[in-house]
Amino acid sequence: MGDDGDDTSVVVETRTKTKRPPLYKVLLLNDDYTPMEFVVAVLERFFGMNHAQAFEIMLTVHKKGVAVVGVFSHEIAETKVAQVMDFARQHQHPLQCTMEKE
Ligand code: TYC
Repeated sequence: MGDDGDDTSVVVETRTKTKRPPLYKVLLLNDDYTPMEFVVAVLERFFGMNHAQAFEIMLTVHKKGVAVVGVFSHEIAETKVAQVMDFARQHQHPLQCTMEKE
């Protein structure tokens, strides 16, 4: 950029792409052996649901075979799955919990 009035400078705009972190659905699976009350307790304890919400989601899993119980970042989803699986194992229930990319 001189001072001769002949301004031919190029303005390069940079756009920073901020990618949102991918989200993961945490899924609860039905089985024939885990007691309904245990599943309700899991949903209250690890997913912050009140009793009515927890009961409703438990029934959805019971009837449909699977339901999304929450959507989280990879790390949080992994933690929730591990917590549910550990808790179920401790109580010797076959309850299964998994995650999948949204
Ligand atoms: N099907 C179980 C029963 O009849 C209840 C159940 C619900 C189990 C949801 C697992 O994710 C589940 N005792």
